[in-house]
Amino acid sequence: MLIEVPDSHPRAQSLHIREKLIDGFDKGLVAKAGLIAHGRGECFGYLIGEKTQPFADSATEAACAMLLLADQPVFSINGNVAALCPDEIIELSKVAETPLEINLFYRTKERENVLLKHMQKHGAQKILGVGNDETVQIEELQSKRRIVSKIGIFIADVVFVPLEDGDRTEALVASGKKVITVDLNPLSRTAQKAQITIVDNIVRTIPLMTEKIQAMKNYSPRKLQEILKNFDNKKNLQTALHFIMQRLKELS
Ligand code: PTJ
Repeated sequence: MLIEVPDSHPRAQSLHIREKLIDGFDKGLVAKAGLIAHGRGECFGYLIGEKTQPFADSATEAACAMLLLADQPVFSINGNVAALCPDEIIELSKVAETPLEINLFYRTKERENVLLKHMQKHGAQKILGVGNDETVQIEELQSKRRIVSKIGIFIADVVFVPLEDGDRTEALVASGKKVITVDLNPLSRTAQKAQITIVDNIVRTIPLMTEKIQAMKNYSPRKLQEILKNFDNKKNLQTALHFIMQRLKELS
């Protein structure tokens, strides 16, 4: 059951987000480990000042350029993403004309169904990876994340995998796909291995991506390629770490 968080509470926003995760766990959307992942994320959220910093903004712009240039992009959703921002990711999927695929680390039939119903309740027309959608297996992966949609992740050239564990990112990159992630932890394996890492909270990133995609839709392919060419993920992650270091220095 959700607790009432008064808007006047100094940490109201953070508590609202936490409640969504707890509620998602109670409903069977979020895995136990998803609660732990959230705690880790919150900690890094503090370190970046709990707002979108310029390094996240530029990574988001590069991510949108990559998506707009892609032939077969797909958005992968796990339990945390579905609990935190279902409406926002559905809106982004419409604006970016990119399908949504449910892909779970802790995959059970029960969770697949709960997630599918949850997304449909929030207005998703089509969800890949679960239900009647045909799935195949990615050889390189041991975990249940290897089960992917035949017309989604399997054939995608660009895969958006927010709040991800490292194994799949490495496997997707090794299979020649481009990976975009959102991770508050710039040191995570996923953050380090993805081609584009947005170091920010997903609740801020998704609406920003929708806004940017709308604004960038009319850009020429050349302009989009230019944005991508000027983006260096390694450098951007260093900028994020440098920002955290400076902030801690100033605060201490
Ligand atoms: O729903 P499932 O079964 O697919 O499982 C999902 C989890 C999240 C449990 C699974 O993917 C997992 O174990 O992930 P990790 O390895 O815990 O990594 C999740 C990453 O997301 C961590 O690096 C966190 O710092 C980060 N993170 C957590 N909450 C947020 C976040 N990043 C951005 N925004 C958040 N709100």
